[in-house]
Amino acid sequence: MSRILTVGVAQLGPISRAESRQDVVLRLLAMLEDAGRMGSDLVVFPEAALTAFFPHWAIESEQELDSWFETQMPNAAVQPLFEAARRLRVGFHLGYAELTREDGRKRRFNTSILVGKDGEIIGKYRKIHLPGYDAPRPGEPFQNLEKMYFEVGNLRWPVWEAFGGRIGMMICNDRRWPEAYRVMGLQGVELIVLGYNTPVHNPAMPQTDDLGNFHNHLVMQAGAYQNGTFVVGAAKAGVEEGVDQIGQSCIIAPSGEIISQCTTLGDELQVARCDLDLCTSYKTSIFNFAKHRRPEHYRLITERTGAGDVLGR
Ligand code: ING
Repeated sequence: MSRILTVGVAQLGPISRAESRQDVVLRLLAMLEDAGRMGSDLVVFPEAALTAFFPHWAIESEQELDSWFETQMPNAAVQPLFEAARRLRVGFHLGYAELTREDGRKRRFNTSILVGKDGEIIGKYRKIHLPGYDAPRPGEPFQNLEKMYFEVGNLRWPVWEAFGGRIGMMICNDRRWPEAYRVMGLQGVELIVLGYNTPVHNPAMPQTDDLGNFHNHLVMQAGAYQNGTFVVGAAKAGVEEGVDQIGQSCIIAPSGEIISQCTTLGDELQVARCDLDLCTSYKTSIFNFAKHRRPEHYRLITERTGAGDVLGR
């Protein structure tokens, strides 16, 4: 028996600072409609899919900073996307900057949501691995101020029963850390969806700039294979506000193979049929955690190395 899920990865080209949410939503809608025509069940949009990636520049005023965030989800600007999901019976993943009030104070997160075919929000995730810095670095060609603009996510890495399988989310830099995949792998995840905004140039380590594309796929392919899950990565690509960002959006099978990939740096949709039962064959053989990954072995190893529990429990 196969559990086929038809998944679209919807890469976005640059979003300019001057572009309205409404104009961006029209771009998202165009790809959602195409995905619907191609029989997709779920479409994956990038991280920060409603605005330019504003952590790339220093913002002095709190009022301007807040203007890049969504205070409600859905809201008037993105409502057409939710309505189209309902009309087309196509779910979607969307990354955006979330501004909320919790514990009596203003909270800002780099957030993503999973929306079902009925247009209702199934789950929300807030980015845990925030790269970059908490203060502007003079002299850099661009900034990465996620530690300044966002709090570390407080929603853990849940896995939801949805679309006939077990679905999880992570965001951008999370994909470079094996723990993110493994926490969901331990919950039986079968499809991890994520978006990313990844500059070609890394000011902190320029000598790796030519490896950016290789590292991008390396981490997602490894995470997919080592946890017997599909991984879908959707890029915000191209030169956005002077920052050249990688594309390479892709759909990766539990084998670690890339089964579909974007080849431009603009708005581009690619669709693949994902048989979630492929995950089962990996989870019951090579990566049968119950049989081959014994917690008592890890305690022995970590006690000797003093490395602390591998997942920092
Ligand atoms: N962006 C980048 C990413 O992790 C980065 C930051 C770039 C880290 C290059 C390391 C190397 O893909 C975000 N938004 O996390």
